[in-house]
Amino acid sequence: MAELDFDRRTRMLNAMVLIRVFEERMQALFAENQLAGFLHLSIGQEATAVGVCEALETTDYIVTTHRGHGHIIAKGGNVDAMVAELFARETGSCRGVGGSMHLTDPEAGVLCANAIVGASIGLATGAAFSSQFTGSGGVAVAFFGDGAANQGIFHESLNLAALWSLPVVFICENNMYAEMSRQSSQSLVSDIALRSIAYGMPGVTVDGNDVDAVLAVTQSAVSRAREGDGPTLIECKTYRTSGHFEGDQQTYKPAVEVATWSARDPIASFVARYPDLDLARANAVASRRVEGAIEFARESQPATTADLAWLTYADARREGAST
Ligand SMILES: Cc1ncc(C[n+]2csc(CCOP(=O)(O)OP(=O)(O)O)c2C)c(N)n1
Ligand SMILES: [Mg+2]
Repeated sequence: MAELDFDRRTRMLNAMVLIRVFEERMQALFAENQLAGFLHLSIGQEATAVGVCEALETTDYIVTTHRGHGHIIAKGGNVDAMVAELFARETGSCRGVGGSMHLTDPEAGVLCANAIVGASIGLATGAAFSSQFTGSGGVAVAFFGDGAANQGIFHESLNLAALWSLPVVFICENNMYAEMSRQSSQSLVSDIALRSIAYGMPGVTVDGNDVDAVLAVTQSAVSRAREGDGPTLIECKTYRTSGHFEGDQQTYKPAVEVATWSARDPIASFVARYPDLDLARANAVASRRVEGAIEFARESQPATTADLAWLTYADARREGAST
């Protein structure tokens, strides 16, 4: 694995720290009952989000899940619009009516987040088909979990993507749990990447807490997709140190498992590997960014249900609109 230059490492550290600071701050605001809707945090999984998105161009697409804050921030999503959405303000990315599980940012190549487990796999495959059909050159990435890999749409999408050589990269974040159920209670195959053989595409399992390793395997998969050689299944083994949702007491997690993975924290590991990185500065910059976004959200108007019809149905008209 080639060593990354200082600027790139700094950018990757800043992105991981921004995700961590964003989520810890939203966690606190949620506990104070200041946010609307539900929160699924990805604390501990930041290296996967950043390693994957560092291999992408702005014009490439991602489709994410109910646990998508990290992916969107890593892809360059607008943090003001994200926080405003969580506060249910009309400046939010879905005008405040979508919430955490429906964030979107087309300018940054974020097609959508999605609460239907497995849906991101089909949507990204469709985006890759569109890219191939129009010749746009874009690559689509589907983020999904170990639980989603047991949904039927996983099979259908991977089969078709391989058959049609679609420019898509399937990123399975194997964080060992689907809600409160261990992965081993759902499948006898512990390495999900092995399933790639059944579809005729390459599959690779990587340490999802090692941002360098995630970047390297994603770069190969993205090049392959861009050159017209088809999809890759990448399984990132990782761990969410937060609960499935906020309020989850996490009694199903053995203490030794939590301790083992906490010792493998992706940010601390990265800084330990490259001591020239400035973690304090990254934290200060991220805090300023997130506090600025919170201020922006608080100063914005609350979302209104008056817009629901035209935001939902293509043939609905906005009140007062001329067309
Ligand atoms: C089709 C569908 N079935 C069930 C649910 C309820 N549900 C929400 S998250 C989740 C677990 C998903 O696990 P995984 O795919 O491993 O993702 P993770 O939460 O670990 O990131 C389930 C079952 C859902 N949202 N959609
Ligand atoms: Mg999971």
